Amino acid sequence: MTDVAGRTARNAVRTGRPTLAVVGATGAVGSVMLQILSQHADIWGEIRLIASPRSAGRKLAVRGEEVEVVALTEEAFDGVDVAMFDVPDEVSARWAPIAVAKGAVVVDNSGAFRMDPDVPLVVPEVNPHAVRVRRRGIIANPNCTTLSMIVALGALHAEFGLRELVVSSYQAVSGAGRSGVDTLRRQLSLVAGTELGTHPGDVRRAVGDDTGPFPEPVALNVVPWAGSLREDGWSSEEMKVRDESRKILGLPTLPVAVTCVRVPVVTTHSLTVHARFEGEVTVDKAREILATAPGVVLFDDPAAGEFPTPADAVGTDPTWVGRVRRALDDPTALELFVCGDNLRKGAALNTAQIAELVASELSAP
Ligand code: 2RA
Repeated sequence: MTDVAGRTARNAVRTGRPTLAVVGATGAVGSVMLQILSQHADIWGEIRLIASPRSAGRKLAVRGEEVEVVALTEEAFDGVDVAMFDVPDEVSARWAPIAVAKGAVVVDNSGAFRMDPDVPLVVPEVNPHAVRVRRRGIIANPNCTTLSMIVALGALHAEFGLRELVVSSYQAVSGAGRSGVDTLRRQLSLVAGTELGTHPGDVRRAVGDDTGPFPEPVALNVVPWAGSLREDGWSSEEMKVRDESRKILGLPTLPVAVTCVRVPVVTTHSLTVHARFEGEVTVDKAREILATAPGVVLFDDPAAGEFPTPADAVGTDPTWVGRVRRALDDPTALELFVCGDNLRKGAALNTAQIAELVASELSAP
């Protein structure tokens, strides 16, 4: 397949199996990406690891081999068919078009292109067809908070027709990268075994002024903030969940209300979801949909103490759904609790799945 820019498949045609570049290979998501590439069916020819010049020369394991990391330069994209980017927005904004100009299809996990009308925002279980309409040669991967719920919501929307969403997130610290994890672990070591958490400010005094990427202490606490300030008190993270859900589901005017909260969990985002649909819904039908939807595990038996939690969902691929109830005051609405590993489906796995869709086009006769 050739994209609108006419730049797609020329490298794969030359070399047989497509060449993959992982840009940002040494980061938190990059490490999970290398695990996933080692676990999935091996469809790639060369896998080239690319990172900032200060990481060049490091060796990382992928597919059971040590691969040397090369510095991010134009030449690093020579012969690359698909380039997966997990780097800050400004790095993607600069380098993704360069990779495209060198003949690669870019799958980008930054926020640089997600809302660009010429860039599809893809979740393979929900809108796989969108991958083919990539006028800039770039495909965007959604934010991890959106991804942690959207596979389950996409399945329910396909049957019931979504009309409104009200969600709250409970976001793990690894969403803020390695520094988020380091901050939580450091703070936990300072409060463990104490009686802290009983007086105003006692946790803050114990952990000190350096709260890492978070505005408040995260150990023994919850912080109703993620991202940066946007208009009228909304956070950038809340706007991402709203805008991205609308784009992925093809519902540009869907009413969406979001509150994003950081919690002292290392990895796996959770969300409570109030979803209103076109007509009356039943829990039985919702459970049937969720139990059979690809990429979803229904784990919902409160009488037996069964519902998903991050401690059990972490390190797994699916979206876990529990606490499925019909809204008490609205027969058209459902209440759900959802968990998804923010580094796997929330980042590396979805990116890899998109790259695999592109690779299947490149290999098609
Ligand atoms: C977070 N969703 O959890 C963000 C990362 N992309 O901070």
